[in-house]
Amino acid sequence: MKIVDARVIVTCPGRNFVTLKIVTEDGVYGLGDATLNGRELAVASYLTDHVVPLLIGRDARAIEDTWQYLYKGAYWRRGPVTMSAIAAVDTALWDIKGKAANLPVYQLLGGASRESVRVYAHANGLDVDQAVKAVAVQLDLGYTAIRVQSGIPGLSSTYGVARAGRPYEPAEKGGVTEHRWSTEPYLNFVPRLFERMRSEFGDEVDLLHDVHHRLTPIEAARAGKLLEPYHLFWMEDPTPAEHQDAFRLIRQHTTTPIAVGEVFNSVFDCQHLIQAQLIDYIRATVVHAGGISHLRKIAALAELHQVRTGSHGATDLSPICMAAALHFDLSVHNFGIQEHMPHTAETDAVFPHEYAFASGVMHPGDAPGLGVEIDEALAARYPYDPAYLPVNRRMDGTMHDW
Ligand code: CS2
Ligand code: MG
Repeated sequence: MKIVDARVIVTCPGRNFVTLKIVTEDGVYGLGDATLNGRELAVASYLTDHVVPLLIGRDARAIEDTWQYLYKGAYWRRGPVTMSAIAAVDTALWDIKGKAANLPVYQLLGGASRESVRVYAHANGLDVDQAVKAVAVQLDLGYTAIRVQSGIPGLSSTYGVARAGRPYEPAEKGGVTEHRWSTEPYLNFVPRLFERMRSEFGDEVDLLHDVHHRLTPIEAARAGKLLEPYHLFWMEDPTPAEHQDAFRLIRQHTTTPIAVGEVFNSVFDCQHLIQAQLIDYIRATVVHAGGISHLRKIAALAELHQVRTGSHGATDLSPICMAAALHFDLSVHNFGIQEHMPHTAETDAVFPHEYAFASGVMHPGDAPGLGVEIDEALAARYPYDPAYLPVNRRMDGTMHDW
């Protein structure tokens, strides 16, 4: 089953997406998400200029060998650009294999380990009252797990709060927005936010919170302790994870579960975190962590150490990634939860798909392959539109994590 064509499709139905389409001599084609928010064209070029020429003539059935060929063969390893490109190839080849076998990809991954995939929603507001209203909306839609973010008194901007009346989209056109940050107002505020959430919604709903890499380890330990009375499902990205052993200090002080990994791109980014049980959920994704094949290896290591999956699922990951994630989630034994930020209708029109949401859970569907398409004619009507993630500085102007 030789690969005879492969091409990169860049489209911007409201936000930029990069898609790889691989076509075999039999006419069977597969799709892979290669979107890296704010650096999309780097991956598009890595694929078009360096990977696609190597794919032509290869056997589309040889998924593992192709992964190793692209990983080892580049000599220069890891990193979000390389691993997103490899992920797109890997995902497209799984799509092809499913179509050729006339089976949904989850059946090729060992079949379903559960009936459906539990997902969590985003709720945010400029202040606590708005955040309360936003949580109520998500509960009414049927979600039973909700990530809560709010504006912070005294700070003009913060992570995770949508601009009035628009779906949350962090990448902004027209240049790089600068946010300002101060930790003390945040640490004073965040327990009050969840105290209010528990008083409004009780103990049943699972509440999550994304710290978004902004604290030092001891500050993260303090945040975890402050949040213990509100028994969060998880506290996400409490501190930057380059120094994996930094999480030991957090672990020593709090039982609040920790989720990390949406910025990881290989098992080596989280090997120590998992083996030392410094985290409870690994957030690595199909699109940024080397595809379905590598994410399975990360999950297998996590399973040995009772760490569960909780893959990233923001709107800057395309519906192709969401479809692939749901096939992975349905099958993997140590599944925890899947993030679900619904894409806009504009995006869904470009990427028609089988997956569906109902009553707090999703299912990838049983179409052969991933069950997602790309309308190339429609995609062509949305040219790339550069957009950048914000940067974050402390009040004195020092660069900080966004
Ligand atoms: C966030 C993301 O969904 C999350 O947990 O961390 O929205 C993240 O900020 C974006 O994906 C960055 O592009
Ligand atoms: Mg996050």
